[in-house]
Amino acid sequence: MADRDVPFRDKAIETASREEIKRIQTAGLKKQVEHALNTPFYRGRYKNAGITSPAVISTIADIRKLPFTTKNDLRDAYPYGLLAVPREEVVRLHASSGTTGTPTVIYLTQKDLDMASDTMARSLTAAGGSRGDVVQNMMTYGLFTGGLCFHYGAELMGAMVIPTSAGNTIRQLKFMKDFGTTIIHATPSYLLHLHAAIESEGYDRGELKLRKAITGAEPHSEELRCKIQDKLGIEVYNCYGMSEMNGPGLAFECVYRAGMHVWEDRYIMEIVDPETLEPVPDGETGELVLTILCRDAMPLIRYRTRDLTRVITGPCECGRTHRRIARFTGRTDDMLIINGVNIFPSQIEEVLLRTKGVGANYLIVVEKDGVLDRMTIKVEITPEMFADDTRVINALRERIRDELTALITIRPLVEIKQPGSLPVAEGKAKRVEDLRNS
Ligand code: DLL
Repeated sequence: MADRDVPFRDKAIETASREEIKRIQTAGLKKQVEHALNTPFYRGRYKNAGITSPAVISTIADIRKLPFTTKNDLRDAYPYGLLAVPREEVVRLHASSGTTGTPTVIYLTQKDLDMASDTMARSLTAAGGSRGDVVQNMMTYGLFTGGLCFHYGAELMGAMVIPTSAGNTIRQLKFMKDFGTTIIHATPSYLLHLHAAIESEGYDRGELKLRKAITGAEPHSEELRCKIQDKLGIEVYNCYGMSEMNGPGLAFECVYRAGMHVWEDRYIMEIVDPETLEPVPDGETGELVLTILCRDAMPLIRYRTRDLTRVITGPCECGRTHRRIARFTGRTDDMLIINGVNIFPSQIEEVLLRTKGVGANYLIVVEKDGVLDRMTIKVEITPEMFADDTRVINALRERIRDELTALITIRPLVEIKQPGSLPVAEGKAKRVEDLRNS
């Protein structure tokens, strides 16, 4: 394996010495701290912490003097509290789920978008993509970064991009065959679904030019990767990102597929104990904390991702010096990822609590439906509502479904339950039953 061709987009920076990377990070961090002071949010936050200038940073270790930023901070700063440039300079907005109805929003200038695309192009190149590839993007276009942010990066790399977006599997297959798609981008669960459809629609694998899949946006195991690779006869690459950090591609697997390189000239990573918030030694699992160095419109410093991972120690055979992280083992909060869509139980609760006729207890059940995920919300209704006509109860069920769909973008099943029929927890209420791995 060691002598395989290793493709680079920017070899000098991707193989820079650790000293050089630290130097870039220290200079970048100082600049970001200074820039962050232009935002109402960080001005307030840093003032409280006694930080009035970037002079507080002289080495990269000084990052620990800075307070963390959380998803709740983004909600409190909604809509423009984290804007560090004049509004007119912002050319794009993306968003993902907040913990409640307020989404987590990021804004980007043209320069920020160019950087995001370059980072994505670098990642795709590291995975062996190149000019001439036909890349079919099966992730949702819209506020979700898996659509547009991936798309622009693939175009910048020089690929021909087919923006089929998510769903419509029959059409996905037709385009794959007719246009000779070589790389696809989809969630792991959708890749399995696609494979099942290739078989059920009677496609001959030899008719497809597919050679690689890029996958991410939701947790998946090494076993699942191997299964998809075997079934589809392709290489599958893990890709990590989040809207807050410019979307997919901030960490990516190279052709050795042995953990994801974090692009450390553009992001500072820390892995901390989620309880004490102190750094853990390399190789130990903790919460990933990220600082983005390549964004003007919206600085984010020491952002708690809530994702649990560890640094993979030792050099990678590809020669890149940017450290790798392992597959994620979970999150430190209760966010659920259902078919790639992030959902917080608190968002669901918010809808239920404001709906007249809904009772005291509810339960969110997540299970596998074939290869995809299925979510059912079991809702107790009030005794008065329960005594009512079935038409009224059916209308209530549909209203809850519509409201939830509007907020979380996927349409869950809703089961109406008799008052008192759901189990009552003795301690902390158990609102989620995730049966996907059982
Ligand atoms: O999921 C961005 C993305 C798009 C990544 C396409 C990869 C591919 P968000 O919707 O903001 O952004 O969700 C971010 O998804 O904090 C993780 O919990 C989870 N996640 C993303 N990639 C992976 C991965 C996009 N490869 C949240 N493995 C993150 C496990 C992942 N979890």
